[in-house]
Amino acid sequence: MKRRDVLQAGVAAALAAAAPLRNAFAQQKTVWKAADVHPLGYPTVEAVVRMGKKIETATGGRISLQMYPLMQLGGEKEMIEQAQLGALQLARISVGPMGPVVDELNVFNLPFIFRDEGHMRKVIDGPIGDELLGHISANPNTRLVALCWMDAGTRNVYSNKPVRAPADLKGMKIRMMGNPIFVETMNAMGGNGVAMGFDQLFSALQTGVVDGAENNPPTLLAQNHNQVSKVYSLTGHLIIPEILVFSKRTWDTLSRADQDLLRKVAREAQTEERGLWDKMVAESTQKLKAAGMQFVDTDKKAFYEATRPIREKYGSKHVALIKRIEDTK
Ligand code: GTR
Repeated sequence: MKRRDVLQAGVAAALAAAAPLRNAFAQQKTVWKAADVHPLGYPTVEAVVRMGKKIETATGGRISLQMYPLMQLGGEKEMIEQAQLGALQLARISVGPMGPVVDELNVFNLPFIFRDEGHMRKVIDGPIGDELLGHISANPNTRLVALCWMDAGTRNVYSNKPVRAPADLKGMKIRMMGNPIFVETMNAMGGNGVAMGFDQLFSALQTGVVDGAENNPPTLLAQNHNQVSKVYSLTGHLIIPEILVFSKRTWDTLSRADQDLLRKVAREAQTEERGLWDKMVAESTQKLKAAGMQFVDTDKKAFYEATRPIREKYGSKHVALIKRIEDTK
């Protein structure tokens, strides 16, 4: 063999030997699935998309994130189940459906537990917020790692008639999130609470299976519920933050460095979502009004008093935690 042939043969052999290696590298590229019930551009979705870009950059493309918005992977119940199985890595869910699993979380699900959104922000940003995320991760039944909080504003009742006081809700079926605490809250407010998945709500409103629902302005607009409900009554009965959870099953396969990276960018996403949230609330309020939605003031004190039994019933187990929340200034 000539020297050139020898060299060529050597190169070819080296390339052949490297092929499986290259394949191995290719296989190491990981795509995490993330899901949300809201569309692209919604603050929680956007914050997670941006977080994914940071992860991709920090890992040199080794890990990237694919977002499945708008209930493509089902409602929150389905998202939680998929994350528990490791079929989905990141799920952005409300505290609402997690209350029945991690009891302390139900404190956040109590009507009028927070004085206002600023109070809720102080609580989730401080030691109580950290502790509750820790409880979610430590509870073996969740099979989830809780990474951060996100803002979801204040929930108000919407329907086709003004609701100013508890008597106005008489006989009205109002959709609530799947957690007994919410159904009882609506019943105490004077209506008939109906537990239902978010994914069934639009058609339930359209067909009259329910007379109304309750949520924040960005959700109302993003889900087109203003097409079927024309009056937004500012009851302000619930201020419930959201949580970003990660599949524990996938988490356990990650290096310590990747876990740390994930925690860091998730914390940044908490702050980032808040800015996007405030902007979106202002924008959607304006758009809802422009589209003809009627905003109605209510007798908040009457709703506060009417829901006292719910705070007593569900809060009695968590007196110390509630005191700490009240003391958060
Ligand atoms: C929205 C929240 C969703 C979902 C929904 C609901 O505000 O962003 O995660 O919980 O409410 O009412 O089910």
